[in-house]
This record gives sequence, C-alpha cells and structure tokens, in this order.
Amino acid sequence: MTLTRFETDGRLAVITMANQAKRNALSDAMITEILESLRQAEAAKARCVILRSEPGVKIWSAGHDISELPKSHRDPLGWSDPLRVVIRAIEEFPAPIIALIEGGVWGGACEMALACDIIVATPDSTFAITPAKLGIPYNVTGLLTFMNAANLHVVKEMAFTARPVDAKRALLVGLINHLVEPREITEFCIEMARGIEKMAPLAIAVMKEELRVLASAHSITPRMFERVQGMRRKVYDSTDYVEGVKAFQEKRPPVFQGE
Ligand code: YXS
Repeated sequence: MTLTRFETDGRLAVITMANQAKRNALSDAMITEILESLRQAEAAKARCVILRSEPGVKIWSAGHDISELPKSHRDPLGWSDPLRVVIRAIEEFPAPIIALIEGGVWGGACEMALACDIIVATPDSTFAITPAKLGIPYNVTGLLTFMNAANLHVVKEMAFTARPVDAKRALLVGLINHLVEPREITEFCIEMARGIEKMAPLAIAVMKEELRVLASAHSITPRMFERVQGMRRKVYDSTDYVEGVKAFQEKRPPVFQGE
C-alpha cells in the first residue's frame, strides 16, 4: 500500500490516507487501498475503524480524482465507479467508522466523510459539495447521503453554491459530531473507539444496518428514477460538463453556458 497506511490491534483499525502530493484525491488506486484496508479490518473483527488523513494536513481529501472522470457521454458516478463502491463499503461495514477530519474535504470526499458513522473534525476543517463547480450531475444515492447528514436547506445551499462550510457551522447544523483541537483529536477519537469496543459488537452491527436501511427507505418509482437518470444524462452529455473538468485541469475558473 503506497497511498494509505493501515494499522490494527485487532479491536481498532486505523486507515490513513497518505497521498498529499495529490491532496488525497480519491483515485481508483487510493480507493482500492481503502477497500483492502476495510477488508482486513473486517477479517480482524475490528470493532471500530478510524478513517483519517496524516496529522496536520491542509486537505483531508480533494474528492474524486478529476483526471479519472469520464471525458463525456458516460455517467461519472455510475454504480461501479470507485467512489460509489467505497461509499457502499463504508455504509455496509459491520462496525462504526469514525471520520477524523483535518483540513478541507471536497466533493466526493465530503460524501465519503458523511457516509462514516461519526464525524470528528478540527476547527480548520471545511466541507464542500462541488458538483455544480464542475458541471457534474451528482447521483441519487449520493445526494441521499448528504440529505441524511444535514437539513435539506443546508444541503441545497452547499450544493448550489459549492462554497465550503467551515467546521463551526458544520457543527451548528449537525454535519459533524464534535469539533476538537488538532493536538487532541487523535486521542479523542481513540478514546471514543475504545468505548465502542466495550459495547456489544453484534448489537452495534445490526443497529448500524437497521439505520442504513431506514435512512435509505424512500419511495421512488421506476418512472421517477428513469426520469432523473435521463435528466442527469443530458448534464453529463453537456458542454458544461466538459468545460468543468477542462477548467480544473487548465487551473482556471469554468465558464458555463447552460448547454
Ligand atoms: O498539478 P499537480 O500534478 O501538482 O496536481 C495538483 C492537483 O491537480 C492535484 N489535485 C487533484 N487531482 C485530481 N483530482 C482532484 N480532485 C485533485 N485535487 C487536487 O493535486 C495537486 C495539488 O493540487 P493544488 O496545487 O490545487 O493544491 P492546493 O493546496 O493549492 O489546493 C488544494 C485544493 C483541494 C483546494 C485544490 O486542489 C482543489 O480545489 N482541488 C479540487 C477540489 C474539488 O473540486 N474536488 C471535487 C472533485 S470531483 C468530485 O469529488 C465529485 C465527482 S463531485 O464534484 O461531483 O462532488
């Protein structure tokens, strides 16, 4: 593993993203390593997992690796996209996952952090929902992750402005569980994990799965789903989608034409 580190003592597993050169962008390779760590944690019957960056970073993760997004005419967030796969793996992991956040959390990484069960962040953390900045039609289950993490008006403001929300506001709106100073956050999360370890793992695993099932229980008809999928296709087929990705790669602000 070159982009992450994995440590476990059998009860607690810690996954550290360690690719600051690319601001921990969630590339296929990075996600493959996170999935392998989750598999090892499950095999070790870990009772709690901490997902973190290296201490002291300015960017926890820059989100989906933009260079790996399809150029156009293909759903950028389809079922088998690595980001979708790791979100499901986090949601289905049979023990609590604590997201230990330091620095900026962008786009798909914001969803990945919010898919974790408990979010603990330092005061310098920020959270940004960025599809609108890149012309990307986020997918239905991805938006549900955000909806389950915060009030709809907050989610809409974050999604429509793509502006980062600072940790203080994130705590106020319930996006995160705790705000903890950098020098204390590791100990804080480990102490919480040690407390979880003492609880009944089978009861926790089933309650986590019940809460996942309940949180995803929304009635949407096949016709409704196909309609929004058709609307999403128009977006990822648009010149705006091409412009969003191109502007990032050319390190300039995007100019969207609405077509
Ligand atoms: O130029 P080099 O080779 O050094 O690489 C640069 C960046 O290109 C690279 N990098 C990324 N590569 C792929 N995907 C990314 N998301 C990504 N972000 C950064 O890392 C190297 C250092 O980046 P640089 O110079 O910009 O660092 P910085 O410290 O000045 O700024 C850090 C950020 C995170 C503020 C800045 O890199 C940035 O704004 N990154 C993009 C954040 C973002 O919009 N993420 C959303 C990705 S798309 C996604 O997650 C979903 C599909 S969606 O958008 O729908 O939610």
